[in-house]
Amino acid sequence: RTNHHWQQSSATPEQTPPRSQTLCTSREAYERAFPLYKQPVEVGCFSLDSQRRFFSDSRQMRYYVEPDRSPNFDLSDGYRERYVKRDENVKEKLDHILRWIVANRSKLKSKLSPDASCPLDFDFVTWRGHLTKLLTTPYETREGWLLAVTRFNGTLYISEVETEAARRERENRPERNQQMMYWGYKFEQYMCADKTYSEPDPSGVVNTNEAFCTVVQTRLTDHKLLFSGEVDCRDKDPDAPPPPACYVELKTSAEICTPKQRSNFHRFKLLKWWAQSFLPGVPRVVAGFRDHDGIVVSVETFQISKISQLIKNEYNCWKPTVCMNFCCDILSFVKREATEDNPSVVYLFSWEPHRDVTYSVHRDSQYSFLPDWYIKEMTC
Ligand code: 0WD
Ligand code: CA
Repeated sequence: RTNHHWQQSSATPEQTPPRSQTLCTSREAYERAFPLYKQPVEVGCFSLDSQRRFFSDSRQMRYYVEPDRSPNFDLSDGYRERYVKRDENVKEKLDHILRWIVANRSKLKSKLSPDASCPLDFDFVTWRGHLTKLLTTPYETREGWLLAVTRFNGTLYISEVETEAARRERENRPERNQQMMYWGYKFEQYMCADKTYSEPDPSGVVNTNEAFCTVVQTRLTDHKLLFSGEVDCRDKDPDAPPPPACYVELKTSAEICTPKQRSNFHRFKLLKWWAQSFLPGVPRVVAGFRDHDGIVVSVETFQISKISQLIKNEYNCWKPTVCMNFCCDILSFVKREATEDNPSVVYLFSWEPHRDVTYSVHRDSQYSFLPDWYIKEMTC
C-alpha cells in the first residue's frame, strides 16, 4: 500500500510530457490494425457546367461505355482545336461544397435537433482530393502540402493552399506535360456518353470546366466526415447498385513493358488510385494504357478491393492500413490543435517530405477561406 505514493505523484501536471505541436509522418508509426472506416453514403451531388456554374443536380453525369480491349484511341486528337481549359488561376477553395451545403441544409441532420439547421453534424468538411493527399503522405517523397483549417460552429473546414513549389511547377509546365494532362480528359470523352442510350462523341469539345461531383458522408474512427469528389461516370445499367457503388473512375497510364515499370506502377500509381477511390467507396478504376504518342493500346479494369492483394508481392510496398491510420491521427491532431471557433482564424498545417507536420495560426489573413455569404447563412 505504501509504494502507491510515488505512482500517484507521477501523474502530476508538471511531470506529464507536453503534447507535441508536430505530427510524425513515418510509416512505421502507423502500422497497426485497420481503423474503422464506415461505408461511405452518398448524400447528394452537384454539377459544374461548361462555364463552371454550379447546379445542385446531376446534369453533368456521364455513362460508362465498354470499349474494345485494344481500342487505338488517339488521346492527342483535338488538343489544339477542341480544348477549353479551366482557368487554374481561379482558386475556388471549398466554395462549391459550401454552396451545396447551403442548398441542402434541410437534408443534413443537425447536432441540436432534426429541424435546427446549424451547427452541422460533421467534424470535417473538405474535398476528397485533400483527404487523398493525407492518405498518401507517409509514402510521398516529392511534393509537400499546405492545408488551411478553420473551425466554425464546431465543424473543421479543410481547404488546400497551393505551395510555392506547386505554383512554380504549374507556371513552368512543359508543353509535353500540358499535352499529357489533356490525354486524361480525352480518354474520358472516348469512354463516356451523355445519356444512357447514347454513344461517346470524340468529335466534341473537351471542356475541363465541366464536372459532376458526389457528396458523401462517412466516419473514420471518431471523425464524422462530409466530403465531395469529382466522379467520371457511372454504370448505365438500371440494375446497377446505387451510388457510389455504380461509379467508375477513369485513368490513363503509360503502357507497362518491363518488370521495373510494373513494379513502379504498383508502388506509386496504384497507391494514388486506391486512396482516391477507396475514400468515396468507388469500387472500380478503368485504366487506359497508352504509348508514348498518346495512343491507348489496352484497357484494363482494377477492382479497388483487390488492389491490396495485387501489390502484396512488391518489396517494401505501401499499406492501406498505414494510409488510413495516418489520416485518422492527423485528423485527431487537427481537432486537438485547431481549437478557436472563429471563421476568420486559419490554422495553416504544413508538411514537406521527410519532415513532421507543423502548423501556424493566422487571423484575418490572406488564408481565410470561408466566404461571408456562408458565415451569414450558417449563423443562427
Ligand atoms: O481550387 C482548388 N485548389 C481545388 C479545387 C483543389 C482541389 C479540388 N478542387 C475542386 C474542383 O472544383 C474540382 O471540380 O476539385 C474538384 C475535384 O475534386 P476532388 O475529386 O476532390 O479532386 P481529386 O480527387 O484530386 O481529382 C479528381 C479529378 C481529377 O481526375 P484524375 O483522374 O486526374 O484524378 O478532378 C479533376 C481531375 O480530373 N481535378 C480538378 N478539377 C478542377 N480543379 C482539380 C482542380 N484543382 N484537381 C483535380
Ligand atoms: Ca479520372
